[in-house]
Amino acid sequence: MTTAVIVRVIVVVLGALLALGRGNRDKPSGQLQAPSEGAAPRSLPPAAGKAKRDEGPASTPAQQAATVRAKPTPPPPRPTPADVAEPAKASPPPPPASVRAKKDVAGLRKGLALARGGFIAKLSALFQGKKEIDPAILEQVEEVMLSSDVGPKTTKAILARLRDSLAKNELRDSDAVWDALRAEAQRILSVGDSAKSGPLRATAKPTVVLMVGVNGVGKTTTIGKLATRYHAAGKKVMLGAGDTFRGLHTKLPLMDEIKKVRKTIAKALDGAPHETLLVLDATTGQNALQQAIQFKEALDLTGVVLTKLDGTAKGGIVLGVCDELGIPVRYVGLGERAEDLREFHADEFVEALFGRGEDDVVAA
Ligand SMILES: Nc1nc2c(ncn2[C@@H]2O[C@H](COP(=O)(O)OP(=O)(O)OP(=O)(O)O)[C@@H](O)[C@H]2O)c(=O)[nH]1
Ligand SMILES: [Mg+2]
Repeated sequence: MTTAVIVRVIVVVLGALLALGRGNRDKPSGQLQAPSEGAAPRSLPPAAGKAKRDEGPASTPAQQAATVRAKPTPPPPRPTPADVAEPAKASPPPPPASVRAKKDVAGLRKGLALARGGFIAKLSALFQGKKEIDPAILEQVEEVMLSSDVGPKTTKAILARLRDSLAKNELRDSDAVWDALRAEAQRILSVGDSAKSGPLRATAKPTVVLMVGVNGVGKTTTIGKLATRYHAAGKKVMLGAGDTFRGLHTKLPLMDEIKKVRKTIAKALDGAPHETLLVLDATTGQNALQQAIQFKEALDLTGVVLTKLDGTAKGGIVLGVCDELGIPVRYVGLGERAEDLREFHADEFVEALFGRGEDDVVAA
């Protein structure tokens, strides 16, 4: 991250209707933007979104915290036809993994079409017509991984295990290598304990989610998508204003500001923020990884949202981020519509990426 980079922070408060619905009417509850801010994301081409400039002078975290109490809540947005047709209700329990995987893999595969046509097609092309697997193929696998943003450290670790298996005669044919690659991906993407992976649970009332990331990565869009989702599930969603911090002479003050924001939130509510999500733009490859490392040093991150995965033919960054950070990806962004934010489940993601599908393409 260069010093010119802007780091932005947005606080999302999710509360059950019961806990916050009345409070919202009876008492001022904060400097809140209308929940619809970003709830209907603008429609843009599937290519990587542009980085935008900040919209105004940054307030200090202390000022921001003060406004959280001082300003009255703006009126709620008008209900959309969808709201009227489907009244607020509690979120249904998630379906079992087997059902879920079958249901969602096709959609996920479509969203990952570029990565499947790039990274995955290149990998699979290496094994076409090959009966025997030799160390030279593994070198080519290494090259594909490096050029697909998996990152040097993760690539090296994966290759070391593959070479080991090859030496033990465990990789007799291309199917065996493919299975081994899938297994590696599954292992890496299943990082973190299962209670803290997958979608936000929002069990605390209210649940405070701190969203952080550099400029243009897709924070507002993601927040809009999450707000839409939780609103539809009967939650009252409040969006706290985000602060913008510009780089100073060094990177340290920038991250210090973020730490202050977190501290201020923790002072205001015990246990908050309950989740701290780092938003990363998948199209920025290794830069995203570098950002992630710096944010992880400053904050107790509980997850990553990897946006714009629909806009990259590489896509290996998802492996690099999980492996190097040890933090689970919680959501992926596969487009700009509300429904394009997908919960991340390692099994389904691996199947969508590595599974054979009708749309299989071979790299040119
Ligand atoms: N294709 C695609 N575009 C996305 C995705 N997520 C966000 N975008 C686009 O990326 C651009 C930047 O998104 P924003 O949500 O404004 O990013 P931000 O992090 O809030 O930006 P700043 O507030 O300026 O720091 C917009 O054009 C979004 O529509 C995604 O998953 N896929
Ligand atoms: Mg924004």
